[in-house]
Amino acid sequence: TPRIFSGIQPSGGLTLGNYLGAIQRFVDMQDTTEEPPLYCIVDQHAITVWQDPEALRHNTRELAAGYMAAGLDPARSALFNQSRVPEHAQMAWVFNTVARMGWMGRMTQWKDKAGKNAEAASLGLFAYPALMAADILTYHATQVPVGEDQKQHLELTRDIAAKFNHDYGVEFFPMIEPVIEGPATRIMSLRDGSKKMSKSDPSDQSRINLTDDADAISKKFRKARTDPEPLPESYEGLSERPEARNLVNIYAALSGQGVEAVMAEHGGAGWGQFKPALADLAVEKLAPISTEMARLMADPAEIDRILSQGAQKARAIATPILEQTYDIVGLLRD
Ligand code: AQP
Repeated sequence: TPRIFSGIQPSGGLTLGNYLGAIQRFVDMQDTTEEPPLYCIVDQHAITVWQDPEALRHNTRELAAGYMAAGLDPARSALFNQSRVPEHAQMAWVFNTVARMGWMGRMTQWKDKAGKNAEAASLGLFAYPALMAADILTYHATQVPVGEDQKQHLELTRDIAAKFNHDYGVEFFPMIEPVIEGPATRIMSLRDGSKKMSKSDPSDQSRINLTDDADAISKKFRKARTDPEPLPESYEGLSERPEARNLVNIYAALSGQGVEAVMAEHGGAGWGQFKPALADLAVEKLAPISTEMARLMADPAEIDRILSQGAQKARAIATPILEQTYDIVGLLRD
């Protein structure tokens, strides 16, 4: 039976990229499977790079509020933070023994984040994909909605599952399916069309935060880097224009229209017309979410209660799968 798992790191505030590439997709998918989906706040992934403890607590709760404000119903899913379900870390240790150093070293996220000084990066950052495989496989999840940047990690998850099954001669872990669809699988920075929009980009101008007010959203889109040409008549005409294409993709994802429909409506428009239209649309879609997030954040105890309940639901699935894994590997347990 299909089961959905996905997660987001509380490594900063949510961006429009996280919303369109991940959360909105989670909401769309929440009624597509019989099994309740698992939506996780991956706090143990976040600490692979330094996080201020107080900020981490705040960002974890704010991310929970973001999920719910965008329409995730904690009654129909398991919404929880990773560290509340110790099975993730326990399974990750087993996978650390399955995954090979060479596989990890080839991950582009590792290379990007470790940068030139890999010697100084944390061991956790290197092992990140093994924990991610554990997040997914500890539930025997099959469907994993993510943005384009996570594709390589999901392929590694398949490699880990296949090697485990092969080494122990079992058909235990399923082959997962990445779900990377729609116009928003890779939203780019507003300052640089070759970089993805990211929570941890030092420039706040590079991204739209879900907590930005109408004024900030309008200003950021107005100042977004573009070329001077007006929009072409068809989407194909954007193939060599990454910044312009990015803004069209954002418009399409926010409006729920296909990219060709956006071009039919706005083809030929100059930036003086298209940018304000985009800003208005973004404000219309995001303002209710940020208002609801602020309302939910006023009661952190309630958020903690929801996360704790979500973790109980998740553990009910994870515990027996971890126990079977231990049995397969030969680890004695009670
Ligand atoms: N720019 C993006 N466009 C589309 N999808 C995106 N995602 C992230 N950025 C974009 C998707 O959001 C989910 C959660 O991502 P994450 O928080 O686990 O880590 P990330 O991909 O590393 O995101 P950030 O925002 O760039 O965080 P930092 O700066 O901490 O690394 C994933 O499904 C991701 O694909």
